[in-house]
Amino acid sequence: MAELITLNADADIKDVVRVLEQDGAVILRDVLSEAQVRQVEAELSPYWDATPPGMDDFQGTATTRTGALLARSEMCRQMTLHPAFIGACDALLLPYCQRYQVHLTQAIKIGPGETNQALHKDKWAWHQVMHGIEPMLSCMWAITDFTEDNGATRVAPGSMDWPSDRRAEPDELTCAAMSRGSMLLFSGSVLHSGGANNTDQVRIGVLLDCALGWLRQEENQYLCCPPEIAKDFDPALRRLLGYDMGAYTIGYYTPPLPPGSGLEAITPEYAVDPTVDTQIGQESELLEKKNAEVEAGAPGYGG
Ligand SMILES: O=C(O)CCC(=O)C(=O)O
Ligand SMILES: [Fe+2]
Repeated sequence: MAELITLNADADIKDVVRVLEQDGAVILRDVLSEAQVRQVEAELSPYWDATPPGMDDFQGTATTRTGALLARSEMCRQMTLHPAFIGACDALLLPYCQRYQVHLTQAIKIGPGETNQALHKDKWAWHQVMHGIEPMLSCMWAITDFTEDNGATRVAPGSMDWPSDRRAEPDELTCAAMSRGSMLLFSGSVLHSGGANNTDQVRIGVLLDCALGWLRQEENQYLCCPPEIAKDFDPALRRLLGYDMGAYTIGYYTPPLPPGSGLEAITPEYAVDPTVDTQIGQESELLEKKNAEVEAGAPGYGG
């Protein structure tokens, strides 16, 4: 029978990454305090209570999905920078990019009567071309307890390299049963889905995902958190949500100013902090990474 490994909240990041690489998913137990979970509920419940259910079976017709969580919740802003999530993103994503970025923020409330979501890999959002590469990492935070009965995320541990038409046998599937305040880290390549809710209570999770800095974000962070909102965030968070270069030349902009401003091809960080007007090419770290990649070459491909 398939099983997910649960580690303590203060587990060594090396152990977290080792389990993630082996199973594609790992639970960290009781990461948030009760007060922190209540803060998430207080900040977001007005929004999720007012969110209509999904329109199709994949979204879930008894399920609500509420976004723009970084604009709406201080606690979600802090959760996005949690060291276990950042440490796991560094280990899993930096082999494939110079920088990674926020990809999706979504509170998922699975209501009574919801059926199993179809098993899928989240990386399929970018078509079926992401073979041999890990494009994203997700973190599902349990805001209620997650149980087999109330719709805990279903996972097929170790399914990262399965071909896309390979189905999971019943004994290859398990679910992320975890207490309120715990987190499930899972890779964009692992087969998983929301579960059926056979109880009379809702199951609430907050999903915070990061993806490679050269990919299109699933939830457009520039529109959810425009500069007038993002400018007040922790600098590390606003860089992570996209106000930063994604690679040596990826993501620059030219402010639409009159002639003579002197600002051309600068980092998007300028939009939230005008003291940073770095032009592309000035950030030597990104140029060094790019040169190292060119030097090493892409395995198996020419050009
Ligand atoms: O709600 C869940 O547990 C997972 C949902 C999911 O995997 C998705 O919507 O992509
Ligand atoms: Fe998913």
